[in-house]
Formats: sequence, C-alpha cells, structure tokens
Amino acid sequence: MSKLKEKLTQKIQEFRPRTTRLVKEFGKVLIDQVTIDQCIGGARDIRSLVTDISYLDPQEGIRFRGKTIPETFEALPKAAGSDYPTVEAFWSFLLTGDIPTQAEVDEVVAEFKERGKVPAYVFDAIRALPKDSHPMVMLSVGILALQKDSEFCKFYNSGKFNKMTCWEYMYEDASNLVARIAPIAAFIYRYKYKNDEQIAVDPSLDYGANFAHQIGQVKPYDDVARMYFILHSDHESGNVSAHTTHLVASALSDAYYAYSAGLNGLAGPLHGLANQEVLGWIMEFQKKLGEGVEPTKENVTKALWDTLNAGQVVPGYGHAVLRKTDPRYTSQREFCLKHLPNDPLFKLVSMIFEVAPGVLMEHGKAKNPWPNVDAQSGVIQWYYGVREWDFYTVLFGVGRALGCMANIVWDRGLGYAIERPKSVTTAMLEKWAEEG
Ligand code: FCX
Repeated sequence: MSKLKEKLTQKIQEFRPRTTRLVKEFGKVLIDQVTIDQCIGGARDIRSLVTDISYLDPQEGIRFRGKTIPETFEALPKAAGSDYPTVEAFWSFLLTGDIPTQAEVDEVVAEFKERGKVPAYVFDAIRALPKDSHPMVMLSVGILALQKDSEFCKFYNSGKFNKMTCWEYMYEDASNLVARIAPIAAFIYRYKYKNDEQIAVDPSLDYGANFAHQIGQVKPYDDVARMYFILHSDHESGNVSAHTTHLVASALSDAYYAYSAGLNGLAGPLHGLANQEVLGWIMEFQKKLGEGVEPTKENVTKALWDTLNAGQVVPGYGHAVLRKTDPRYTSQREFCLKHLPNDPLFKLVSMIFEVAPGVLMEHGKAKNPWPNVDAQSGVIQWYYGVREWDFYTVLFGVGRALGCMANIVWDRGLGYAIERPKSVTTAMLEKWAEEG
C-alpha cells in the first residue's frame, strides 16, 4: 500500500467517530431553516452538505483544508525550479489535510506515472465522436469510457461489498481518474486543434509539466498548468460540478459515472463554461469596436450595458456565495502582473474589472458585482498561445477533478447516505404562505 493510502486509512479511521457521534448524539440539532425563496431559488445558502476538503467564506473566498490560496501555495513543496507546488503535492494535501514531505510527493509523482496510462479504447471512444463536438463532450465521454475498469464497481459486484472498506476502491478509481484526466485532455487538445499530432508522455515530468509538454507548451506554461489546476480544484460542495459528482456517487455509482456527470454540469454557461464565454464576449466586443479602435472605459461600459440590456449575464462576474472579488481571480491577476503586465488582453480585462462592478451595481440585480475565477483565466491561456477558447472549460474540468475525487473518497470513507432531499408542490408552498 502506498504511503498516501496508508495515511488516508489512518485519517479516515480516526475521523469516523466524529461523524458517528454527531449523528447519534446531536442528530436533531437545528442548523438551518428553509424559506420559500430558497426552495424556488436554487437552494441558495441552505446548509445541507458536509465537506472538509474546502470551505468558501463569502467575504474571504476559498480555503483548501483550512488554508487560503496564498497559504496553500506557500506551504506545499514546489516542483523543481518552479514557483508553484506540484499537482501531486496538492492532491496529497486535499486528501489528507497534511502538507506532504518531498519524499511523499515523489512517491505520488511516481505512482501517477503508472496510473496515468490511458487505455486505447478511451481515445477510440473520443475519435468516434464528430470532430466538431464540444471538447467538454469529448472529456465527459473519455472519462465515462474508463468506467469499464472501475475497481469500485468490480468490488460492488464481487458479492463482498462492504460499506467500511469500499472507500479503498473509490480511492483507486479516484486516483486513476485524476492521473488520467490530464493526458486525456491533452489528447483532446491535439486531436481537435493540432491535426491529431499527439505528443507522448514524458516520464521525467510531474503532472503539470507533463500536461504542458503534451499540449505542446514550454516553460513557464508548466507553472500555468499547476496554478490553474490547483486554483480550479475545489470550491466547497454546493457548486454544480462538485454537487453533481457527490450526488451521483451517493447512489454508489463509481467515480467515472460520477465525474462524467459532474463535467456535464461544469459545461453550463453559468458555471465552468463562463471562462469560454468571457473570451467570446471580449472577441465580440473587439469585433464590434472595429479595427484600430482602442478599448476605453466608455466603450467597455457601453458594451456591458448592451449585454445587460439584451437580457444576458456578464460572464465572469457574480457568484452564488462570494460577495467580494474571487481570490482565484486575484491569484491569476498576480500571475499576469508578474508575467504579462503589458499584454493588451490583460489590460482590457483589467479595464473591465475597473468598470463592470459599477455597472452591475447600477443595474441592481447581481448580489455580487465582483469578478469570479472565470473573468481572468482565459487571458493567461491566450497569452501562451492556447487560443482555442472552447477548450478552457476542459482545463477547469481537469482541475476540478482533484476536488471532486477527494470529496467522494471521503464520502465513502465516512459512509454518507444516498442523497435524497424532499420536494413539495407549489400548492403546498401556497398553503404555507397563506398560513404565514
Ligand atoms: N450579469 C448580469 N446579471 C447577473 C450577473 C451577471 N454577471 N450575476 C447575477 N446576475 C443576475 C441574475 O441573473 C439574477 O437575475 P434574475 O433575478 O433576473 O434571475 C440576479 O442577478 C440575482 O442573481 P444572484 O443571486 O446575484 O446570482 P445567482 O446566485 O443566482 O447566480 C451566477 C450566480 C454565478 C450564476 C451569476 O452571478 C451569473 O450568471 N454570473 C455570470 C456567469 C458566470 O460568471 N458564472 C461563473 C461562476 C463561477 F465562478 C463558476 O462556477 O465558474
């Protein structure tokens, strides 16, 4: 057994009594109440999910295992010669909550090379799709194709299924899925946009550097990949991709079924697809401006109002939980200030940042007028030549796998029940409304 799995076994065993005690001794303690607008309005803010992988504070933003983004980057061992931690170090941290030693990271790096070997049938399944299918369809299909080798599913069908140990099989699938999703994404990129000229894995590289290599990028894109995957990994449990993954896995569907479903939710324009929408919005804006016309605060403001007046949302702005600028936005902005301060697209995105919150406040609908992660992420990709913006949500999907997989390993470890909230009818709501 790997050191990581050994540590996780110990962590899960130590944790279980906390969950058991809460249910047995304090099961009926009230932690929230539900109003009619929450019921109709997407269950916003209802406290009804549990996760210890990350927590999202509306003012402060995300903490991974109790650490802010800067603290996470600071604490984890870095990739050799790099400013950013390896994805493998972060995976170990998300799973266990402990900062791994370099030796522990090295073990995961080595393990991922074995786990990361993608079976040929995955590529066949992707190639069988029309080439103009959205890359998120290709990613979701690729992940789903892996299902036939699910260890969890085999264990379930073995006749020896056991609720206490099934997490170990979920862990195997989750680790394999994380290790394989980046090479699958790289395959999709080369297949769809680079004449199917594939680049073989470089076994000397870590996860982020290998992804950069496989899509045909050089330094410092390895750090872009590491930063990008870590920043997009987890945003507590209620967002569509994480919640869907958790929900599907709660039916004891395996990691592949669950994450393929999660990816389908991530592909929605109000969620992960917003990063592609941001670039699309900017390109449309520049096209309308016409060649040689410089973006100004005035014409950006007008374009934002045009979007709002057309009944559309401003992509990359607003959030269901956050009420301040997303620290994932800030983290990427800091990268831009360091590496591409004079890039015209970065300057334009910065100008939108200056103008859009005021416009959204005047518009008066969005509860949060500040930018989210998606407002900034495309700029960096564009700068390094990854300009096929319909691919950006795939990058989000690779990162999000880390959080979703860590979550469902713990879901099974702690024996969470199948998720099944109760629905009511509109007539019932009307009756309760009348009764006050
Ligand atoms: N532009 C215009 N209108 C917006 C808006 C925006 N960026 N954000 C919210 N609103 C509107 C909503 O559409 C809603 O209008 P309605 O009353 O007519 O239905 C009203 O403001 C209240 O919505 P609010 O409570 O502030 O926001 P929600 O929790 O319902 O929705 C999202 C949150 C993120 C979906 C919303 O802000 C939005 O659509 N943003 C643009 C898309 C986007 O960037 N999504 C990515 C989010 C995230 F970071 C991710 O998952 O990747």
